[in-house]
Amino acid sequence: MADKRKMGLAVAQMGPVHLADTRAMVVKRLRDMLAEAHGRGARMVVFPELALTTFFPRYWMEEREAQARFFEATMPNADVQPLFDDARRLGVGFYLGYAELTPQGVPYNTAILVDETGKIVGKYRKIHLPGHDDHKPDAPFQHLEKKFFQVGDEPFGVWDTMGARIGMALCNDRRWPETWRMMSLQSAEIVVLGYNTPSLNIHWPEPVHLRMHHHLITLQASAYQNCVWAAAAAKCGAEDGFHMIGGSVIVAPTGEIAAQAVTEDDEVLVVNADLGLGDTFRKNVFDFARHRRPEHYSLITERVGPGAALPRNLIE
Ligand code: CDV
Repeated sequence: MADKRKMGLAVAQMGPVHLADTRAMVVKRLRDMLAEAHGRGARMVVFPELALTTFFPRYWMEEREAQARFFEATMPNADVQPLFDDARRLGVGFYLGYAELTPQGVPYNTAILVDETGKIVGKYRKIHLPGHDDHKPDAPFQHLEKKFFQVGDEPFGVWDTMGARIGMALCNDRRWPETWRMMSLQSAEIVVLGYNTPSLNIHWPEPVHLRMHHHLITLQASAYQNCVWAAAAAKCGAEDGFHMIGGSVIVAPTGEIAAQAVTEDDEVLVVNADLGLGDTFRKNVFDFARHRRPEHYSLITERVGPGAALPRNLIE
């Protein structure tokens, strides 16, 4: 019988944040959801990527303008402090994505982990930045993450906090197997992430239903293959007419969906997650120490893009 260590794990999906919405309006919504999650037994709440503003990489503008309008130079700051105060008062931690401008002026797409005392205990800066850095005037909207953000300066990490070992990722990271393996090799029990996924693919005519399919298949497969709980929070619906998918989920280490959002609005999911559930897999089919063969995986870190076949000694 697997060890049962229960943790109230919540995802707080957000409906749209429009250009005209202020940080104060957004933080009020986050506080309402934190309180609801607390009332439903959550110990930790996962908020979306770039949760404090609209998904601004869709708009062409100079970096200076983007930084002045959409980035946070300090965290917490006066707008966000009430959320930190609530966390401490209620004893509920959270993950929050926001655009970070460091004191040196370096822009990152960042997520923080705040514990139940309201203290920042972890920070992650997005590694897989999708999109482009040039202006695409013929596209229905831009995806300028490569223009507005630098690639994260630290590898994927995990933090022991709120009774669990928690790893962080952001949006596009979820599509890459390396993201999850980096954290499961550090014995992560939960991987949390926020996302903004436009329904329309501006690079090729992708059927819209595939956006949700790829989102869910990635989370379910990755949770299973890495023996972790996965908690993913969308910002979704139409932001000033630009639609993004919902489908926020909490996935068990079995690969099963334990809870899924049914709206494209602010919506709280809570699961009483058994952190011991992954142990069965960790001790058997995915006992990494017994079964992994890193001596045959060296190409994964040696090569970035696909190249020539490896020389073979065995001939059929
Ligand atoms: N914010 C993101 O990283 N969005 C990407 C889109 C562009 C595909 C995602 O992977 O969902």
